[in-house]
Amino acid sequence: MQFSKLHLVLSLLPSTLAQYGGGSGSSTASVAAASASPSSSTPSNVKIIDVGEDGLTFSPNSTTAAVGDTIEFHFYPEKHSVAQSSFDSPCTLMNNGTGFWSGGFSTDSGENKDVFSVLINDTKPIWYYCAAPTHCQSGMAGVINPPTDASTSLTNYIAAAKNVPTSQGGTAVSGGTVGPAKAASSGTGTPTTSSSASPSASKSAGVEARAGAQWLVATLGSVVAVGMGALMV
Ligand SMILES: *[C@@H]1O[C@H](CO)[C@@H](O)[C@H](O)[C@H]1NC(C)=O
Ligand SMILES: *[C@@H]1O[C@H](CO)[C@@H](O)[C@H](O)[C@H]1NC(C)=O
Ligand SMILES: *[C@@H]1O[C@H](CO)[C@@H](O)[C@H](O)[C@H]1NC(C)=O
Ligand SMILES: [Cu+2]
Repeated sequence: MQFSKLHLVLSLLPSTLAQYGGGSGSSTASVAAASASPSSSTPSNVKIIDVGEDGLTFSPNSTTAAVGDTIEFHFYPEKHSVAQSSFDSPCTLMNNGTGFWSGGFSTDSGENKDVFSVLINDTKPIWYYCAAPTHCQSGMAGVINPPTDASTSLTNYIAAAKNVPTSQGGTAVSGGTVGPAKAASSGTGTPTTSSSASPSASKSAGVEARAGAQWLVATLGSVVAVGMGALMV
């Protein structure tokens, strides 16, 4: 009998979500539905870049991403990091530290349980490198949304990186979040929310709708939690 009460609360979730999405376009509904259901596959708006899985490289080293996509850096042994630079100053934090910085990741074996996630806000080129000693100079660098101009190629960035005496790391994690991957198969269906997904006036309607949908799902999640709590007393 108690189980059936809980079941009722859970069964209300999909229809409530459908109502939320119905007024403002199907994309909102599908994002909400995708966030609400446990999944072992990577959502289509998440792009994975493996750090150090194939030696001192990022795989892939060139990635195309759209506004609203999330880049997930997945870390492999032994010690690596991800830092953003300008094209002109390889291995050096962009704008005196306003670019993203993952912090250092130490991984004993396999894939680190935490990832570094960065939200893509525009399609301008993003250059990044690993700040572990000598890694950037050895070519451990990559680009998101590479420019078409041949003079600003990853090959040229890596060639210039060889001449940079010391790589620069940051002090505190910035420009992204450290936490479990969205692609994690052990998830309970709770959506991954972060401060970087909060709506703001400068963001597109799509991003706002998505943040709103995540908030709704989180709220419904607490309704279920309250329902379960009530069943326990
Ligand atoms: C860079 O940032 C540091 C720490 O915030 C600051 O002390 C320094 O003045 C900045 N340098 C420039 C050139 O802006
Ligand atoms: C990028 O990665 C590909 C695939 O591993 C590799 O063939 C290519 O040389 C790399 N590019 C640069 C500039 O290192
Ligand atoms: C996009 O905006 C978020 C939130 O302001 C920020 O944390 C993130 O670093 C930005 N992404 C890039 C690539 O600058
Ligand atoms: Cu490295």
